[in-house]
Amino acid sequence: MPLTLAPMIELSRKQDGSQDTAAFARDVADGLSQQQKTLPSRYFYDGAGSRLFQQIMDLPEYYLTRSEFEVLTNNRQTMAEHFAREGFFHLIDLGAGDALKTKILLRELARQQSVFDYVPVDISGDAMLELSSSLQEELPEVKVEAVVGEYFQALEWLQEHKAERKVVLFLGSNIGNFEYQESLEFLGSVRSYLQAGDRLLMGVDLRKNPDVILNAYDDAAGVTAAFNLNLLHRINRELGGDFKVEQFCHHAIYNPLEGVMRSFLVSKVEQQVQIRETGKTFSFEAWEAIHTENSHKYTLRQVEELGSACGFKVETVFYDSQRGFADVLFTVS
Ligand code: AVI
Repeated sequence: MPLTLAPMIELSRKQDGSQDTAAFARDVADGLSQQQKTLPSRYFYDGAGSRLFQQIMDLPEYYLTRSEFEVLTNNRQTMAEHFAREGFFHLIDLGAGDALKTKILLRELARQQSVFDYVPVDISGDAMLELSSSLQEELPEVKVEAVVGEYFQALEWLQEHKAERKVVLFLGSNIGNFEYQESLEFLGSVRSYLQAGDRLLMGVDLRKNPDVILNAYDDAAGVTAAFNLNLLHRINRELGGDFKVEQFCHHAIYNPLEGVMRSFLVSKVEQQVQIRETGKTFSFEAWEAIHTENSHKYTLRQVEELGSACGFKVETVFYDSQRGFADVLFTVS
């Protein structure tokens, strides 16, 4: 029997892909014109990139997903009780993807017969369709209203529902991919749409042995390398670039002073690359790098300070057994 799904809200408001392509071309041209070349990590996630990220989450070296799974599994009952304490709420899941981890909480909330609806937000319309239909099969009692859009566009949804009670999920250490200033602005905006009694559950990767962190972003099977290099394939596919991808390599370094994992694509030779949609040619010297991603690792004090700078106070910290990953439950202060 075909499933009838609630209509999804499209927040990107595009008629076709042309606006997206123009923005992508502009960001690529800007980044590659800098003296220190850079490309934004949010462009990792096309179809191929999202599939590679799924593989990363299964890698033995990539501990983050397993650690958070453990945190949510072991604390699901307490978390669900906190969420539902004041009655009906919207559960807004920023960057939901396949929501494998969130389903731990959804099952528990359904078991406790909590009164809520679920609002997964993700840039991928396909992912939101799949998630809506899988939830309709697995948890038909949960009302789902999927939103297709970027994090910042999800804020529009929050604004429209300002008066209603909300619990925002920001799992997976996604906050770590923001620059510090961006994370302040983003959490500050989320906070501005919340009211007393609302909550934020945020997943953060904590400081730990630098070798463990480095291996997670430079795995033996080369999946993270393929994920990083896919950005160049994507530019070739979508922007008419002529990157010779085999002439670039993935390089990852961790700075334990700053707690920042940085990823790069390094040109192995001197070369020029034309990208049709930018109308430009970019020159690379041999061993010149493009910075593609930061993944921040935090001390608990930093997380508390980040929250408090944005108007949140810590209610409870849920750790994994190794104390290497935490889901931090904030209330508005
Ligand atoms: C999505 N994000 C939290 C991942 C991370 O760990 O920074 C992206 C990633 N990059 C390389 N491996 C995984």
